[in-house]
Amino acid sequence: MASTYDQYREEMIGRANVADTPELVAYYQRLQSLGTGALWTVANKIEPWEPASTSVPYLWRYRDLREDVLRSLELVTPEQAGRRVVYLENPGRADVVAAVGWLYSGLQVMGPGECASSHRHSASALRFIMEGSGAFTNVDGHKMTLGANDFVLTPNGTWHEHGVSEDGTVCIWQDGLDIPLMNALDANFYEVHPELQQAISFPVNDSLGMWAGSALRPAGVTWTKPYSPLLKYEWGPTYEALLRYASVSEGSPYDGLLMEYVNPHTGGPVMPTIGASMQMLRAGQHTKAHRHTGSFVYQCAKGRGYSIINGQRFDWQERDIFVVPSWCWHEHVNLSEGEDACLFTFNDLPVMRSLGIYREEAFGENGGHQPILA
Ligand code: GTQ
Repeated sequence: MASTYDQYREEMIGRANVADTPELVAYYQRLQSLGTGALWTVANKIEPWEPASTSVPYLWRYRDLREDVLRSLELVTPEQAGRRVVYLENPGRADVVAAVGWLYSGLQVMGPGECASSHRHSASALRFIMEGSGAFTNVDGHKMTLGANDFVLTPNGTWHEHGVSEDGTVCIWQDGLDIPLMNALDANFYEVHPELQQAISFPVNDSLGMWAGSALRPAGVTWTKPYSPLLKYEWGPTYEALLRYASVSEGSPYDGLLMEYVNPHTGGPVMPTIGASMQMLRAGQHTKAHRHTGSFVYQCAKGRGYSIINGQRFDWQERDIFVVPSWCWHEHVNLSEGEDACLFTFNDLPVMRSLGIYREEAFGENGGHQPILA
């Protein structure tokens, strides 16, 4: 059925359908020597019927990675490495060092008393804390303390450095950045701060004091930067917000109870190119499948379960990271015994939305569930 339809579509008027002849092959060689090509030889590839991501659905189990991430503590110092990070490489995106689409992800590890040097770049960055205590980051002089499942911004152009206090423990967090996107756009700059560590110019955690007041905002304070003035979103209030949401709403059949982290000044995404959300799946919930444009990196923040991505099952538990490439069918199942499960994501939805290329579609057959492929 599908193949007949595909064949029919390939034969539709307006699609390239030219057989090679000796004259044409010679002609293509001639064009190539001129730094040109015949559009009809590439048209079906460069203008697919729908997005055809080279990224593959993929899952990295934390328990498989943790020991090797910790091993880097003995092998290199933050000074030597600049960033002591093990990055996640999507098998289809090794050439651009992306975890999915144009998004980068890595696991950064720091020991007590260590601090990486201050720098800034065109790439927008975020951290999602995986384990350990005493981690901190300083973003343009705003120092923040970081705990497990806290979500922190280091927006593009801000000076930032991260470390762990002397009385802390080894800390591991996920770094999420749009490095591949900045490189694709040929717009990536990187600068090292004139001093190794920047000054702490504001009270610690001041952005929360100012902007984390849920439906309240500081009177008479203006904010003109293109990213959120709130730089840290703590796990406690995030989870509480989800529980409150769950008490009054069914949420979405596709996403469960999904809440986006927002810029409290605008209500928009936290950074111009990267959005983030936390979603709660109720005990026993199995969402319906849908697909949309945009690339997604998930990290399980609570519970365990599995996701079916383009017919493939991926089992996850706390701290596992998995990716859903653009336009891939996906649905989630919570397997935590009598408990909710929570999935953090960061994604390029702000790019999709601001460029007007966001699209979504429900999986129509089989009651909204994908068949699992062998
Ligand atoms: O700390 O901003 O994992 O610049 C990769 C590149 C983290 C960072 C990474 C970076 C950073």
